[in-house]
Amino acid sequence: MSRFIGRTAIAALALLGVSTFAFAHDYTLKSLSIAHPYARATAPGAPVGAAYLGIENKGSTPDTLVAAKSPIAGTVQIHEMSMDGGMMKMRALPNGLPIPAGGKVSLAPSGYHIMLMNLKQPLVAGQSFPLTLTFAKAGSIDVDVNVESMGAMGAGGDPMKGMPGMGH
Ligand SMILES: [Cu+2]
Repeated sequence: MSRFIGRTAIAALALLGVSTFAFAHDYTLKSLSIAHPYARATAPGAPVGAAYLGIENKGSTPDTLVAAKSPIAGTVQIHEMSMDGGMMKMRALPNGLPIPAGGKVSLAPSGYHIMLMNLKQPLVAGQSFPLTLTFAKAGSIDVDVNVESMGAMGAGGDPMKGMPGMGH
C-alpha cells in the first residue's frame, strides 16, 4: 500500500463512495503531513460525530488549523476536550488549533477533535466521507475519513457520552 497515493485519486474514490482505505492513510499539504483521518460510527439518528487525525508540521513556521467542513454535516467545528472539575468538557477553539513548527498535534478521543454537528447521515463503519481541512498558511486539503467501529481506538470510550452541552 502506498503512502503516496495522489489526493486526486483519493478524492475521485471518495466521490464514487468507494471506501477502500481500511488501512492507515496519510496526506501531504506543503510541509504538513496529515495522518489517518478516521471517525467512529454513530448510532442511527445521532446528531453529532467526531473525526480524528494526526497533523505533523515539518516546516519551520507555525500554522493553524482554522476550519473544517464536510458535506455530511451541517456544521463542523474544531473542538478541545479537557477535564474541568472532574468532568469532561469540550469547547470550540475560536482561533483554531495551532500546529507548531516542527511539531505534531494529535486529534484523538478525549482530546482535540473535529466535531461534526447536524449530521445528515449516520456514520457507518466501513464507509468513508470527505472532509476539507483549512490551514491559515498551507491552505485547504480534502481528506477521506474512514469510519471505524464505535469502540475504535477505544481507550477513551465514546467521546460523546455524558458530555454537557451536546445540544449545541
Ligand atoms: Cu466536540
